[in-house]
Amino acid sequence: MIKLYDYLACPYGQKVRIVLAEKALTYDLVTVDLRQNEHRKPEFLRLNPFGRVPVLVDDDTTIYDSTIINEYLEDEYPEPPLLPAIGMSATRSRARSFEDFADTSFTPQVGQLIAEVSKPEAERDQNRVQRLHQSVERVLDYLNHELQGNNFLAGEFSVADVGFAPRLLVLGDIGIDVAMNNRANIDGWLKRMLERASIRNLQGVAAEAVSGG
Ligand SMILES: N[C@@H](CCC(=O)N[C@@H](CS)C(=O)NCC(=O)O)C(=O)O
Repeated sequence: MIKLYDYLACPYGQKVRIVLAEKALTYDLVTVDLRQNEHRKPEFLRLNPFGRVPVLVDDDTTIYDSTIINEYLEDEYPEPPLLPAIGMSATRSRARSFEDFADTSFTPQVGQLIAEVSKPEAERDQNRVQRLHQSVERVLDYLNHELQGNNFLAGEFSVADVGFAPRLLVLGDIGIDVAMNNRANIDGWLKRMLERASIRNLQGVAAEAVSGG
């Protein structure tokens, strides 16, 4: 039996939920309310000493960190695959690199931007807003370039695309139009991702400034 300890607005938890849905795995969702500091309680720290969601428990196995959880799910439940096949080492590492890039250089920045633009205008640091905005736009331009001639970032739909999906879905809420600046490749990529129920079901989850890192 799989149990997922998660907080709905957490983009890292959303990565795991996309993978669980793609692999048609059933699980019990245990909400850890970050706003109530439930992630700092001793019973949760016993699962993850770093006090972060998501955490996945599969029978006797407890795993934290979305990337490691998704690797575990890929190993234990390989169908349908969300990494290029063993032997396609270059494409596999490309998928992993993009997942890591999303986690470190996109998701936290979008979270920080959400936090900043959610402040009352008088308290907003406009320079910071501009800096974060530019950083997100640069990533989008880069992805648009990397998607040229490709349906997805690393061969078929994979953990690379999963990594970007959660925050890509909320950019519109903070006034970033992914299709602007002739980013037609991103526009097509997003539409292709939204054809999947695993991604579509995340739509409407409020953009909250949870990012961690
Ligand atoms: N690298 C981790 C990041 C997880 C993370 O930062 N989770 C945030 C919520 S989105 C969290 O639990 N933050 C609580 C804290 O850091 O105190 C992953 O990929 O799972």
